[in-house]
Amino acid sequence: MASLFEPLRLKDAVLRNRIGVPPMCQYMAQDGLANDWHHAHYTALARGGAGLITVEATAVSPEGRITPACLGLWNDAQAEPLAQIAQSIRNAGAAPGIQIGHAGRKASAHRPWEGDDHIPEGDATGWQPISPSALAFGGQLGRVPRPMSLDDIQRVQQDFIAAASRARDAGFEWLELHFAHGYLGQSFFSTHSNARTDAYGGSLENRGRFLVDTLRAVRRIWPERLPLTARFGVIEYDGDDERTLADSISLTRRFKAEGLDLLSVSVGFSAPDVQVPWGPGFLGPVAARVRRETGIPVSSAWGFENPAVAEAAIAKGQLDVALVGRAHLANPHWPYAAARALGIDHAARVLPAPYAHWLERYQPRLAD
Ligand code: FNR
Ligand code: 531
Repeated sequence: MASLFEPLRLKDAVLRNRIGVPPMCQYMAQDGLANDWHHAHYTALARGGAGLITVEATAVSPEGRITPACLGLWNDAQAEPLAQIAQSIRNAGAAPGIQIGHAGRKASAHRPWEGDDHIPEGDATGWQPISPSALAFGGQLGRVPRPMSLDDIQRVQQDFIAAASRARDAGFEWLELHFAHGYLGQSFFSTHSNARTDAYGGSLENRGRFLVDTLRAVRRIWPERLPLTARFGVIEYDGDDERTLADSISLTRRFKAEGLDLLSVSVGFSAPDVQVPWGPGFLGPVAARVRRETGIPVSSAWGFENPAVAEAAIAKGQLDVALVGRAHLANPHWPYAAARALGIDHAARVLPAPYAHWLERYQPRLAD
């Protein structure tokens, strides 16, 4: 079976290893524009040795941002700095990915370290969130969203197509649709957020319609030779897990039939009061079931900080790519530390040449 440090080929994308940096919002943009913060952040991560670097949730429209400080791809000016970042990731030997999404009813919020709550109605720095139904997420995201009209749905799907086209032209080689974590895509699928009685609500087919139609539309413009992926919350930990998983697996089969190349398995986060069984690699068995029952390649995150846990998930065939998030914020060179911890003799392979020479070959080594 595969190991964490074996390459992966998916369509024309080749990952030098099975380690991915998942999208992690930086909330450091103005007007959706990437700046030096993002360039330095993603370049450092790519130089750290991971096979795939996925740029954070990037909004397909201004109202699709989580916070006013989120990245966007709703205009051509925003594609410029992102093209530089994609090039810098590629120059460092990693595959450049980007996630595009719409925050739905979780939009118009303060940055996490400034409260993580909805910007109060009437505060001009915020805006009216939209969602399938007039159902608020709850807790600190209690603002009631405006239910989307059919025109809204059409417009947002066009926004996804336009953002995906900009990502393609900017040189990204791996696209991820954000269909997870209680944002717009997830909120059409979840009955916590979708009480519609039209063609977008009720039955599993109707609740999957927005996601499948958006995927189909993006597939048409995303190069066939490059991976088109989606991050999707397949489980909610809300007490109804068996049914949600069964529905998620059948929707994933439809995604696969529409040309999805890989599913990034995650949690729905559709309600504030769920009981997530946090723990190292806790989602691995769930990802393994999706992979086994649909045959689609999968990635997943959540608690792979310990290299042995990530290695086991790959070696056991639970995942094709292990996503290591926060541990990369602590150490962009996590792959190097992992290679040494796992006794992999090509630790130098995950180091850029200058670092490899001084860390792996130069004598005297003062400590080991
Ligand atoms: C995230 N996460 C996240 N997920 C996603 O799909 N799009 C995103 O933009 C973000 N943003 C984000 C920001 C920050 C600061 C954190 C910590 C997390 C979730 C992330 O990709 C990952 O799934 C989780 O962090 C779990 O993995 P780790 O951190 O346990 O390895
Ligand atoms: C979800 C998260 C929950 C608990 C621990 C870490 C991460 N993420 C979702 C992110 C935003 C930040 C919180 C996105 O999907 C944009």
